[in-house]
Amino acid sequence: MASIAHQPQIVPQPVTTTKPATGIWSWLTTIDHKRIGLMYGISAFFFLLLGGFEALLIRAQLAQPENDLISAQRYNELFTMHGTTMIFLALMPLTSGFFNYVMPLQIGARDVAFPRLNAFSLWVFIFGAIIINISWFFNEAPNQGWYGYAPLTGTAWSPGRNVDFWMIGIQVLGVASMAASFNFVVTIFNLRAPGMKMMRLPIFTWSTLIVSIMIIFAFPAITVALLLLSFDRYAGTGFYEVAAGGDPLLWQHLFWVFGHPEVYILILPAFGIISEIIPVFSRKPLFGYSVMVYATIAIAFLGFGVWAHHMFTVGLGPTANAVFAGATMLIGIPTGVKIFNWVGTMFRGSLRFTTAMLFAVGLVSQFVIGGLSGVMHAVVPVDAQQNDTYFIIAHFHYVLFGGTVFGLLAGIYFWGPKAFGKMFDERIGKWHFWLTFVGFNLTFFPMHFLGLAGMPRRYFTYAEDSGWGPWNAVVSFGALVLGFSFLVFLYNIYKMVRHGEPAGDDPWDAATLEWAISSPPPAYNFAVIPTVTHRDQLWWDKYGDEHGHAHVQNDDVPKTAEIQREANAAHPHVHLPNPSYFPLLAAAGLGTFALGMLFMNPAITIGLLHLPVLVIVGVALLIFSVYAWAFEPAG
Ligand code: HEM
Ligand SMILES: [Cu+2]
Repeated sequence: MASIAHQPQIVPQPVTTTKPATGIWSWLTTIDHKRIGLMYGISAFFFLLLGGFEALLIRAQLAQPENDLISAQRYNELFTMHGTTMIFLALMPLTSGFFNYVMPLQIGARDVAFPRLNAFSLWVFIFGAIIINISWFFNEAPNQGWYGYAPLTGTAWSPGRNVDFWMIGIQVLGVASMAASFNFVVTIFNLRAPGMKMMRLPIFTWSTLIVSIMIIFAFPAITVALLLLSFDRYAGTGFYEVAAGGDPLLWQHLFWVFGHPEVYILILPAFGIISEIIPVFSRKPLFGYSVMVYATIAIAFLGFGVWAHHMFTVGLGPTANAVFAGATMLIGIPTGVKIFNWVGTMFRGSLRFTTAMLFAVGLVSQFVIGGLSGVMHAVVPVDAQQNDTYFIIAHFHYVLFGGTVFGLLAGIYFWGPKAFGKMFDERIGKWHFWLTFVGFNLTFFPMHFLGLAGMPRRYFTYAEDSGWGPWNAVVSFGALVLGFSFLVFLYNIYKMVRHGEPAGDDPWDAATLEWAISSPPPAYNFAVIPTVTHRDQLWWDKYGDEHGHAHVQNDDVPKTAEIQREANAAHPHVHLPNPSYFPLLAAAGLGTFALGMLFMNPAITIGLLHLPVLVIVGVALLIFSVYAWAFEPAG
């Protein structure tokens, strides 16, 4: 046997990584931010469709008065799951998909700071989503509304596991969001390419940074709220029980300290996406870039000081109401600045209405409607009329669908060609947009009238003589059109993937670094880490100014795209960290532990201690995989 001296040294072989690995195992063990981004996006899109289907069932029940298509109990489950799914399983992870895929490319990095932690956050999200949705199979879907007010969530009023599936599922999702947010913040501060100063960061990357910081500050509030609820439900404490000296309003304060920043966590990424798209299709840099950055920071900051506007009708008193009313109106200012700057960017621009641009401009127009009704809610006596009516439902769908979903769809049409290397069919894209635009307004605008006419939210039916029948029929028809628009979109995705025209590196003649590399990008992103000298670097490279106007060719400056192309042609040896399955295993451990809190038997009982087997297995798997992960050679 050869002696130790002759043991061949195991030297990590530089990886020739042009062609990413294939096969399901390569996806289960990937730590590549692009693949993780795609998996976030695809799974979240599935939940967007599921949430949309739940909404269609709601609208089928409400299409006519005194309908008995769906029982009251099932209806409670549908709107709770619809709201929870749309917010936590669709819009947030879709945003994470964009953060993951686009941000590292925009800052000129090869990946995020902690690739395995990134994979862990994805799998924890998947397990959280499974835990919430398997409740349907046990006929115990959450039924307490997406913000789960106490004391309804206590065991006295909700003795079944409906609330537990929601409570534990959201806790698990919180772990995924926190892990991802720390990763993005560290990445943006530490992995920027040389010369990528903070005020040269693309605005979408700024949104990623600010939203990640908001998540880090907001999620602990709901984590604590849910923890106290778990004690009330499992250990019989009374944090939210008046009889036990607790206070149900404690839940409302804790929930909305998280909940209102949450709505900005949902909308700011969409604002970031359209702030990338509008300049490219106006051929002008973003109007007031720095002011846009400061406005985003102002919204994020003020967003933590308005939570009690959700509680104007619980009796906090005139002083508190006045303060929160004022703070809420204040937030309208930085939001207005953004709308002004988007219009300023388009003003005298040479506009090109691609599908991405249509959805971006669609967002601006629809969000203004949602914003205006938001300012109306800030007036306490007006809110007393509108709270818990369909006016509120109209308001937040204009901001969350007209805002966030329009923005995310714009982002898919804009960066889809980069990720898949193929172009969408623009003609079908325009059909998709107009069906969405018409369907959306048919669905949600009449809800303002229904709300002002007194129709309450969360009621599974209404009386014939209420007079709400005709508008509800229009709303439900609109929801059908909206549903159909998603089918058109699905067809366009299929057509792009199967028959799309090759996209090339820079199909939109854009300004930021992700367009300097191939579509899809190589596993290592940049063959050479780019050097940044200007904001909108590629416009500077191509046109010698940052205005994207094709008037002069700047030949003496090495162009980022060319440098990448030449380096790629030389088949660079770029060292990348190894794939790993420990993040997946660790997430499975956490998921199994969480399931153990729902399925308490079989269990091992030691004295008073009742230890569910799933809890033991989950904790053991979690500890083992985190240990192995810590000592696994990164590559
Ligand atoms: C796809 C089209 C959609 C339709 C037709 C729709 C329809 C509805 C309706 C009718 C309700 C009120 C149920 C009631 O109170 O009786 C509702 C509630 C809700 N929707 Fe949507 N929605 C859609 C998309 C979205 C999106 C994209 C979001 C994004 C976050 C969302 C979030 C919510 C929330 C949070 C609630 C409140 C649930 C609760 O009361 O607990 N919806 N939706
Ligand atoms: Cu709010």
